[in-house]
Amino acid sequence: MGMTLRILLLGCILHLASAQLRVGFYSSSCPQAESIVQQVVQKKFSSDASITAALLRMHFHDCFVRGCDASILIDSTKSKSSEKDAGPNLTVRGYELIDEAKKNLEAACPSTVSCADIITLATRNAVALAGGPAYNVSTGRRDGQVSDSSEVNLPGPTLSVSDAAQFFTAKGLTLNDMIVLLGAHTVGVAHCGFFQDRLSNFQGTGKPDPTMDPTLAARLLKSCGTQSRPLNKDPTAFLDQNTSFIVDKEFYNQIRSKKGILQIDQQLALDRSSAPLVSRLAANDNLFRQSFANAMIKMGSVEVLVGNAGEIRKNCRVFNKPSSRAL
Ligand code: HEM
Ligand SMILES: *[C@@H]1O[C@H](CO)[C@@H](O)[C@H](O)[C@H]1NC(C)=O
Ligand SMILES: *[C@@H]1O[C@H](CO)[C@@H](O)[C@H](O)[C@H]1NC(C)=O
Ligand SMILES: CC(=O)N[C@H]1CO[C@H](CO)[C@@H](O)[C@@H]1O
Repeated sequence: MGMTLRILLLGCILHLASAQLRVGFYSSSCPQAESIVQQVVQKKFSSDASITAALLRMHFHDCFVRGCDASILIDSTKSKSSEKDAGPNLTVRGYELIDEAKKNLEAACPSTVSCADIITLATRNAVALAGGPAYNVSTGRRDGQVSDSSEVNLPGPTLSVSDAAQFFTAKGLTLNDMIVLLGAHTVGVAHCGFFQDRLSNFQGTGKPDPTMDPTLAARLLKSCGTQSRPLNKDPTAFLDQNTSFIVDKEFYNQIRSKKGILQIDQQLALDRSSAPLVSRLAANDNLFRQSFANAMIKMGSVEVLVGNAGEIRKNCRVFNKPSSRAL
């Protein structure tokens, strides 16, 4: 086959495939799909509201490595270290909730609903339960057949706004999308190890980071101390010190008051490229809700597998077939 023809064909396939991600994808193949996920999330949320943060972060990490294809859910094997075991994934939580939703979905509609869609739907539901916007998400994602810890390359909390933005533009998202998506730090926690450098000896100055409220820095220093600990023994701090379990625009007010926990969060309020949108989001609840929903929908469409690509896993933690088959 000629190269041009092959590219043309590939283009057609990709085009057809993208037409298949749509709201209500399971409405005839598994009409209960969205309500089954909703029930599992609701039950979990009623005993543990931190599930919203866990799912938001899981969704982000999944979508930024190989697209939203549930590659983050794969368990490592003796011979192969999967995404889950890569450094940035160490503290991702929520895997059991996805397992429960999958189990219930397999009972109702075997081999029909992808793990990638479960993450997307569950995150959407958890955001709404935590007071955030309710929005419709497209479904029809397929599950990937590759998960490799060495492919995990996620932005770190000490990057500048422009360096962090490059990770987003590489995925077809904009700087503004990043500013809005970082609003997810309106819920959840960070371990001291991710911001300890700001508390007492910032960049070797012997002083806290001057961009952090001194009272906050002193308080965090008390709970974190100066020693470093393994992640499972490291204390945490709420990313939004005011409304820590609510998906609202309060995060933006916090960073405007020098109360960002992560350096990147604080920089959002200070950098000339991001400060104007931060102050608009801080001031306008409708703008935040609409923008956050749109940005989540956009993030959930990054490099998705659709049509006949990938597979519908039966168990979200393992590929249906040996991954050597893929590629
Ligand atoms: C420049 C981009 C980003 C950076 C550098 C970043 C960094 C971090 C770090 C260091 C933590 C703390 C992890 C821990 O201590 O366990 C964290 C937590 C979190 N991140 Fe991000 N993040 C980014 C973007 C995002 C995006 C786009 C989302 C979702 C849309 C998100 C959602 C969350 C949530 C909800 C938590 C709290 C997790 C929990 O409580 O379990 N982050 N992030
Ligand atoms: C979601 O879609 C349903 C049916 O298509 C519609 O009735 C509802 O208003 C939509 N909700 C939102 C928040 O857009
Ligand atoms: C906390 O958030 C609420 C609701 O957004 C706001 O009214 C209040 O002023 C905030 N308080 C502080 C101390 O930031
Ligand atoms: C939740 C999860 O699977 N975490 C794993 C991350 O990686 C470490 C080792 O690198 C595992 O011990 C954790 O279980």
